[in-house]
Amino acid sequence: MTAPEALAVIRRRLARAGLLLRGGFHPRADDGVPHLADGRPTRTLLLVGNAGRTLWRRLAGSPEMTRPHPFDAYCRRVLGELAAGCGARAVFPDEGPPWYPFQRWAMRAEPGLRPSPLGILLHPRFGPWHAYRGALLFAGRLPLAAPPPLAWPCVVCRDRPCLTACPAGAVTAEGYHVARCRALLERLPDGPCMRGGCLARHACPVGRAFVYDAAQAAHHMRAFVTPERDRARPESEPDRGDSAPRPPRCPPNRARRD
Ligand code: B12
Ligand code: SF4
Ligand code: SF4
Repeated sequence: MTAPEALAVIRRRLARAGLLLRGGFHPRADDGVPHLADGRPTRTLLLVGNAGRTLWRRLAGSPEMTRPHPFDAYCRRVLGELAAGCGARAVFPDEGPPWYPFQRWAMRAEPGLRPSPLGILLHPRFGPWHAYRGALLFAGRLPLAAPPPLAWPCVVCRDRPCLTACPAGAVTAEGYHVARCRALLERLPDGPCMRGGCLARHACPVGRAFVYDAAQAAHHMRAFVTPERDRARPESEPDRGDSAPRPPRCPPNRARRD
C-alpha cells in the first residue's frame, strides 16, 4: 500500500468510528512531540478530532458509554487499535499533567486556526463545536498535502457576542476566567450552562450546524466541573511544550479596530 492509500484508509476508519482526521504535520524540535515508544523520533503526526454530534451518537451504541469518561475510553480503544495496526503510537489530550500541547499541534496541522476569546480554537466550519481526541505518531515521513490556510472567523466578527453572553463575565477579550466560570456553575448546578452548555459558546454565530445535543453539552459540562477532571496544570509544573513560544490567547480583532 502506498502512503497516500494508507492515509485514505486511516481517514475512512476514523470516519466509521465517528472521528475526523484533522490534518497533520512533520514535527520540528520545538513542537513538543514525543518519540515513539521504542525511542525512534516522530517524523509525522496525524491529529484526530471530532465535530458536532456524530461522535456522541456513535458512543451511544458503544460498550464505553457506561464508563465514567466514555469519550476518553472510546477514543483510547479506537485509536489504540488503529495505531497498533499501522505501527504508530497514539497519544491523548487528557494524558497529563503535563499536557501535550494539542491546541498548538492543531494550529500546525490546520494553519490559520486560532484561539477565540472562549479559549477554544475557532474553526470556520465547525465554530467552537469541535475537540481533539488523540494524535497518531509515525516514525516515517508520510507525504502530507499543504492545506490552504483557514480563515479565522473571530477577526471579522464585529459584535463578538461571546464577550457579552456569559452571566459570570468569565469570557473577556483578555481571555477566559476559569474561577469566575466555576463559581457560577457551582452556584447554579441546574442552571442553563450546566443543562445545555456554555452560553458564551452558544452565542457564537459560527458553526451552528455543529452545535452539540443538549445531552452531549450537559455531559461535557458535568465532566468539566467534576473534580477528578478538573486538573488544570499547577503553575509550577512545566508543560510538554515549554521550549516553544506560546501563541497569544486571543489575537486582536481587526473588525473592532477598523
Ligand atoms: C487544562 C485544560 C483546561 C483547563 C484550562 C486551565 C487554563 N486556564 O489553562 C480547564 C479545566 C479550565 C479547561 C476547560 C475547558 N476546556 Co480544556 N483543556 C485543558 C487541557 C487538558 C490542557 C491545556 C494545556 O494547558 N495544554 C498545554 C499547553 C502547553 O498546550 P498549548 O496547546 O500550547 O496551550 C493552549 C491552551 O493552554 C490554551 N488555553 C489557555 N487557556 C485556556 C482556557 C480554555 C478554556 C481553553 C479551552 C484553552 C485554553 O491556549 C494555548 C494555546 O492555544 C487541553 C488538552 C490539551 N492536552 O491541550 C484541553 C482543551 C484545551 N480544552 C478544551 C475544551 C473544549 C474545554 C471546555 C470548553 C470543555 C467543555 N466544557 O466542553 C472547557 C471550558 C469551559 C467552558 N466554558 O465551557 C479543548 C479545546 C478544543 C478546541 N476546539 O480548541 C481541549 C484541546 C481538549 C480537547 N479534547 O479537545 N480546560
Ligand atoms: S462570537 Fe465572534 S469573537 Fe466570539 S468566538 Fe464566535 S466568531 Fe469568535
Ligand atoms: S459555562 Fe457559563 S459561566 Fe462558564 S464561561 Fe460559559 S457562559 Fe460563562
